[in-house]
Amino acid sequence: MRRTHLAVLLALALALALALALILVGCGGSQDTGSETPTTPVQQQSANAKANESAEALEEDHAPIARPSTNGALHVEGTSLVDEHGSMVVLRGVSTHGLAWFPAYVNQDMFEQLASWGANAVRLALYTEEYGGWCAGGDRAALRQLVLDGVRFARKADLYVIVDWHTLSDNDPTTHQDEAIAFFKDISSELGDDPHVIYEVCNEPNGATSWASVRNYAEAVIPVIRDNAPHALCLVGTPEWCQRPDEAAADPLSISNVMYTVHFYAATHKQDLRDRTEGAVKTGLPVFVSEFGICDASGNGAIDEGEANEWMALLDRLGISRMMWNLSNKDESSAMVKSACTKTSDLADDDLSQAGLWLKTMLGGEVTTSEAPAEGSGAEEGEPSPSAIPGGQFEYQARLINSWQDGGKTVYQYELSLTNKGSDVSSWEITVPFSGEIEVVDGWNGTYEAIGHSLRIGNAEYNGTLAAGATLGEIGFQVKGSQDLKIVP
Ligand code: IDC
Repeated sequence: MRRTHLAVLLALALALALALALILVGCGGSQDTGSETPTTPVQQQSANAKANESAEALEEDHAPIARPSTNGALHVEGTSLVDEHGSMVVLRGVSTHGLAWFPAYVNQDMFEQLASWGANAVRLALYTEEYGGWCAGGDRAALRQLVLDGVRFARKADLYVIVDWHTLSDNDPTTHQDEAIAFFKDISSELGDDPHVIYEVCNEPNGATSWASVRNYAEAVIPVIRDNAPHALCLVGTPEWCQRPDEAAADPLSISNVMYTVHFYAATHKQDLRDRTEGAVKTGLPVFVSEFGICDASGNGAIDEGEANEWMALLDRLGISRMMWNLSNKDESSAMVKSACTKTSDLADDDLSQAGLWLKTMLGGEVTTSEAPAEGSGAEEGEPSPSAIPGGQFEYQARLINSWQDGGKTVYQYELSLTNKGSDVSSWEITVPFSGEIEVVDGWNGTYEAIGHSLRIGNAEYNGTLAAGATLGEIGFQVKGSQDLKIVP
């Protein structure tokens, strides 16, 4: 009897101790998280990202950058550039200066560095009529080799590459049509259907050149390229130094896989050309900005970052690719390298001109320079923003890519990518919490609504379908708020 009693008492004591222990563990657990929400993998990731602000962490936080090795050959669908999987692609990068004048920048290390900043394309500018150009007594063997080397360096750096027949003072591309045909025939037969090569059949038709003349020229040159490279994307210039996409839109080529170029220099070409560009896209013209500057049209003069930012916002909204002029240290404000710097690779931020620093930031690279940041570029640009999983299924990475002052407030431009952690969906919605009141200025590839401190982002008509595990990039928006506005975890 006694033994049984003792056993019962012992069992009761044990059960009590166990219950107490369980309660304590339970309390401890909820004290750890501070709430009833369990720690999610992305909260953990966010904590890690904060602890590790290395270049690698930055790279991870950037929306996926389309590259030849992952995105393959590009083609045109509607007004968009898409990859071999059917996803929209935007190319960002820089154009060389004239290959004959600044050949040293065409090297493997330089191209790798551009890729590390976030560039996914380079343009090789082969002048035709200017001094040392292909049709002006230039050293053709050396120029040809430079083009082929540039293509090879780009391939190794995982960059798309544009072979640009840089007509300019020859006004009408038909001036050197025979040379153009011979050149493209040779280069395309050398390169074949290489998916990372893009052909720009003429730079800037100008003077009295009509669209009809450019159109005839393109109809003669593109088929020669396509004989060797049937899938190659081709770019065609538009009249008035590539400012008349409207003329091309009124009578586009009947050849497929063609994009039409718009060129702007931000301190010269402003809202009028933006409106014309948007108008042409709205009427169905696929546009590619194969050259732009953030200074004036001479390639020199004052830089206008405000207008440059307006341009980037438009290009982001329309998903238009863009290549900045130019990769050189020429003593002009469009050159990305300071004229005092003679290095042609491994450029430090202090080696970059104002245009160079702006470019690096636009590409998503982190700028650390001993000089004060250029006007209009917020000190925190390039820093990763915290991530979160609202609703649990969609993990997002948001990155501040630009900011500027506007009427006593600050406009912040973000780029966001979204990963579906759950099963396939046909629509999605996330809520991004900010530290203060926000107002939506602009947004693309999604629908946007500001509710107090939060931004609700939903899918656009065309990107609601997201397979399990898939990541969607190129979601971009601008919000206006206080000077220290941030995304909060
Ligand atoms: C400019 C260069 C300059 C060079 C000149 C040659 O910046 O150093 O001396 O060409 O004519 C363009 C042209 C591009 C121009 C650039 C700036 O495509 O070749 O480069 N620009 O003027 N179109 C609009 C501006």
